[in-house]
Amino acid sequence: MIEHKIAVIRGDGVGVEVVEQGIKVLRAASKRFGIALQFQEFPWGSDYYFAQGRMMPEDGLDTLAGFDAIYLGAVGHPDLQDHVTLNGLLLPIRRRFDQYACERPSVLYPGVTSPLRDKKAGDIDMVVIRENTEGEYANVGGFQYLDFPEEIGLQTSVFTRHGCRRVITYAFELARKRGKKLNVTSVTKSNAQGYGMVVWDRAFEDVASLYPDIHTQSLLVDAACMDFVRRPEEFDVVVASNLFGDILTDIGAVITGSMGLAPSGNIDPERRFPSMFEPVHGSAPDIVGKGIANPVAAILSGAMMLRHLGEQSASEAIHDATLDVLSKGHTLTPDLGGMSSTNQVGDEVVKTLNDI
Ligand code: GGG
Repeated sequence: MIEHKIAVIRGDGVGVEVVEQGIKVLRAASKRFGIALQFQEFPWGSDYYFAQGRMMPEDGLDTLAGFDAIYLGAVGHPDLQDHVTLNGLLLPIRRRFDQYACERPSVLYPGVTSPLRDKKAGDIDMVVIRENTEGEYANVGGFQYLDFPEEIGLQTSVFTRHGCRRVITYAFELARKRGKKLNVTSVTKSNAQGYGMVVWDRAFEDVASLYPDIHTQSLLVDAACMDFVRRPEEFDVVVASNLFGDILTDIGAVITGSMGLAPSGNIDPERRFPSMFEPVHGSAPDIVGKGIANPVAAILSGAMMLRHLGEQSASEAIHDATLDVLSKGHTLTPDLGGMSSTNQVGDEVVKTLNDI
């Protein structure tokens, strides 16, 4: 039996609470399917920062390199600036392990109500592939005249032809693998961002020419935001820059019912390094400690992790059990109109998984 070594970083806020449920479900799946999962917890995040002055130890990335996957909760604390928390933990992991394809499905599941009128289960079924290591998140820039009235902040986006091609190729391959609408949409703002995003557009045209079986369209991000709301059923695979992918997937989450339902995988497609799986939502300080955070996004992220690790049956079982709980509608957190706790939803998924 292969043992999968998983580094767990619960992080901040509700990340701690939802990962608890995710691990509970993963443990149940490991028992049910006879797979060996070894979890090692790392108490990194904002509390670690308050104690140590950094979000993770200096050799944190070297430590993570020895794992098969990373399972993360959320990052962000009201008493710390978000650029400190993100640049101290989440973004260095994505870059160091070249997790260049961030896969974020948006699916309207049975039993879940979309805020969009007339949309029913299955009408929305798309995956956004967010470029995850460069673009607007490249962390190139600096301050000058810090704290003076003349203060300057420079932020440079980085679009390399190689970086664009590889993530766009991932999107086309995924469209083929899904075999659904065979459609890839590219999202940029290359009318205004006339250098980097033009490199992206050219890469998209190049790669598209290698996939004559796939339909394509290119949208400016403002039009894409509009179309996610007015015609989401037409999207299949969407590929977007780091920042635009982040924004679009929040829209994708809310039109499919809740931020609490959206999972993600930060993938190194070449499998040289551990990939990282996390809910799309953040640390949600407004509901921390209330026991009402929706654990479904974290649980489905765990299912994505098992799929990536080659444990297809266990992954599908977690996915199916979770969807079953959603569709029955008895055990839902308040964001979905229910009255159940985070813990009760986790327990119900475990119970359903064991009954499958
Ligand atoms: N679970 C992921 C998380 O904590 N997200 C907070 C956030 O702001 N992330 C920024 C990003 O994904 O780029």
